[in-house]
Amino acid sequence: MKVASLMLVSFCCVCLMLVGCSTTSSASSPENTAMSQTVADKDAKMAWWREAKFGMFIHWGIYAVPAGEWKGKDVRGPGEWIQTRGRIPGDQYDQLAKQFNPVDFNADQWASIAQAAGVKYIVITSKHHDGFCMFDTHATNFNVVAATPWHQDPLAQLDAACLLHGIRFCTYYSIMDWHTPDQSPHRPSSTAPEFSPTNMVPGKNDAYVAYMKAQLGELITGYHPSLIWFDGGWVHGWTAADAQTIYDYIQSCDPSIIVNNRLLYGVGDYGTPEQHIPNGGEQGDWETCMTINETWGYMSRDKDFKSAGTLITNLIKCVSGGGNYLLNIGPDGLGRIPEPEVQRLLAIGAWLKVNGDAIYGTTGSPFKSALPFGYATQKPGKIFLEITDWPTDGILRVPLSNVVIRAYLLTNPNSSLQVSPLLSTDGGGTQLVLPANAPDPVASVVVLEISGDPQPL
Ligand code: H79
Repeated sequence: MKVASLMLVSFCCVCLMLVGCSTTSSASSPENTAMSQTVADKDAKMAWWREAKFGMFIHWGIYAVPAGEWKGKDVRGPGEWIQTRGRIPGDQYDQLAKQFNPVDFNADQWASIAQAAGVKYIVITSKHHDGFCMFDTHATNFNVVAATPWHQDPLAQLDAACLLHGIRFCTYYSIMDWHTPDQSPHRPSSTAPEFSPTNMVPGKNDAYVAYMKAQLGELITGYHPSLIWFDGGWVHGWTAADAQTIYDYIQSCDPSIIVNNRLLYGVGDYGTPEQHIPNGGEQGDWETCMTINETWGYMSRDKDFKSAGTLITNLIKCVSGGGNYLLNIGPDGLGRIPEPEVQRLLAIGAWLKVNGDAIYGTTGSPFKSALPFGYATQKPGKIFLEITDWPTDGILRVPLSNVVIRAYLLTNPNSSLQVSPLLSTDGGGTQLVLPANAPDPVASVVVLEISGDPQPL
């Protein structure tokens, strides 16, 4: 409850800070934008995100209706790519909107599941590459309210539900757009077009940037996202000036909004490795986005779900490398989060309920290289060891030269573990005596209380 009320307070601050989106072209150049954001500004803007560590990506659109199949045939690739991979002409694809009637959608249930999973933010598709808008936009009729028999606005409902559940609402927006007249398909065809990578229609950059601004303005003022996650910037003809114009526009609307780095050209606030976790992390702020099975958008045949253990370990690996983990789910055409996804989210949440102190609000591992027994994270005065390979001899050797004030299992904070410094002839460092059995089958956390900064060997 305390967290929820704190979040409410900070959301209200965000509202007060809204200065309205400037509709005129931004006067700031890339250089003065960079100068106007000091390190302190950036730290303040990124603070909630750096603490959050775990987010939920949601890919949901009319591609959930065909669910990876077109005219009785499996289409290769992820579900949300079906229009281009299936070579589906626009007039046929557009008909899917008429079949999108997700009567089982329940924003409060989605937000409850997210909360139970322990995520601190959600990022949901407002518009994917297909150009279909999952919010109430006046810039096109190709949207969920106008073009479907459902006539509801799921983003508005989720935004409200997230507020109640103390979760930050954020949104995804694709620059590549297979529906806009301002971009042309890679291989145009009335019967079998290939869309990606699209080309900006010569002379249409300004029109498309205006379209994006109109929609981003609607999203910012109507849904107050904490972060905007761009994608698909590999459109031929998308320029550095376009990227900077959009970034500046967002800052003019609300300078607290975080923007990922996929406007491209070095514009944006953090890096976005996709489907992989960089060993030892990356420089600066970063977030790995990853699917829970193989697809982003719902695909009925994809049953290749990662185990809860793999997902928990992935989260730890990201956080230990100083990054965030953005785990995707793909709800189906009726608005249901597939049961295997719910089970896994709840398992991660159960682990975080016990071990969250080792994740939220931490920074990356203080150690110079990978640890043989697992991973590490830290807070001032504390090192957390996430042990994925429990030592069979009951002895944990930690390459740390600090005096350890106290060591304990996060599951049993009142009982101290035996700690002894190792002789330099044994390689130095610290040795802990652990119980025979790991408290958690996936990852068990040992906390080391230390004085001063960590001194890794
Ligand atoms: O939304 C999910 C995916 O649909 C989207 N990003 C995640 C979050 C995504 N779209 N594409 N990709 C991921 C990877 C594909 C990159 C490439 Fe290409 C597109 C490789 C080949 C086609 C552009 C054109 C880059 C190289 C050639």
